[in-house]
Amino acid sequence: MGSLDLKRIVADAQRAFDNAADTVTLENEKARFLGKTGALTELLKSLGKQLDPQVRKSKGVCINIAKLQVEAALNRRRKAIADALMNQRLTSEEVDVTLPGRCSSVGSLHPVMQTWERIEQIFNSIGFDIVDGPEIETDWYNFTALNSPENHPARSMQDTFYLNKKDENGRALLLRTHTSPMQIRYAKMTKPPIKSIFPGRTYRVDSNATHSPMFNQVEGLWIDKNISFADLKGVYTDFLRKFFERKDILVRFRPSYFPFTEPSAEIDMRFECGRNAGRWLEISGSGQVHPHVLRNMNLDHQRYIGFAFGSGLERLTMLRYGVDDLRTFFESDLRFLRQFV
Ligand code: 2U9
Repeated sequence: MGSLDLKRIVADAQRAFDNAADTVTLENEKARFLGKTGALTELLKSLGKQLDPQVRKSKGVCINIAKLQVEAALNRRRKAIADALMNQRLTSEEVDVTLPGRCSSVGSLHPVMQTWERIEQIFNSIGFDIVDGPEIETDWYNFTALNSPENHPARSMQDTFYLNKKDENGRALLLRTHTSPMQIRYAKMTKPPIKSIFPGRTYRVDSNATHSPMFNQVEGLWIDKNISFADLKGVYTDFLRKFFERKDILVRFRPSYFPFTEPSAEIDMRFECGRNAGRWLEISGSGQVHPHVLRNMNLDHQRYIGFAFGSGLERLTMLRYGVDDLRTFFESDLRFLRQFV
């Protein structure tokens, strides 16, 4: 064995270690040079007793120097592999502390619900109570008590959602088509004067750009002894001016027909300036409560007079914000809804 052999072993070890891509390969390569049967160990073993002690000593020194060089190369490679692994982890598990935090977004009221709250607030400020009622009604409260004749189209399956089930007295049950039945219930349990509004969900078999199977209504009922259409007109005009936040609103009552009121009138409004200026827009229905309906409320129509009105919350919202298609209120598209935050 000469110094050239040792140099070659060191060079081989160096190359083998440098080519080892991972720890397992590197430790296997180590065994080839430093293990029990490794090249350098075998050389050390080969220094037999028969050798001259001086020669044996100097060869032993050379082998041990070579061994130290191989161990140094091994440690350098071990460190290089460990550093590379650490760098890989540091990049893959990197936390970008400059990223903005995840914030939870705050929701807001649906535009129709904003209208609902606004209406309650305005009517409340002019002395109206707010009354709530059931959405499942009997045929009697929804139609009969409101003077709707047996053959009225609204009573047909094509116009009203009926439940398969009947009430405990065997009467037909349905989803209320207006909030009016609650007014009958309320008047039966309250002594006049009554000055209330009845906002709520209502249901009709109808679906297009201006009608939805579920829509929201607000109806008003004012029953007293000495009131007139002029009072209703005053209250409703005041409401419209407050709701639309405009003073330039004109209001007209146009003769119409509803089974539950007589006389009946459509309420139209007109803005004097801006979008829609000069055009009459139908906004509500109204009328004097029909004597038959007062009787169904257990009220004497000779002593009491009642006025009622009804408006669609979606229609009021559409006119306030200039929305053309009612269906957008029910699509839950955040791009639309965020405009009302
Ligand atoms: C009682 C007596 C009378 C409520 C009224 C209207 C006219 C009316 C519509 C407006 C748009 C419904 O949402 S809509 O489609 N309503 O035109 N509603 S008078 O009259 C009543 C209610 C209850 C006891």
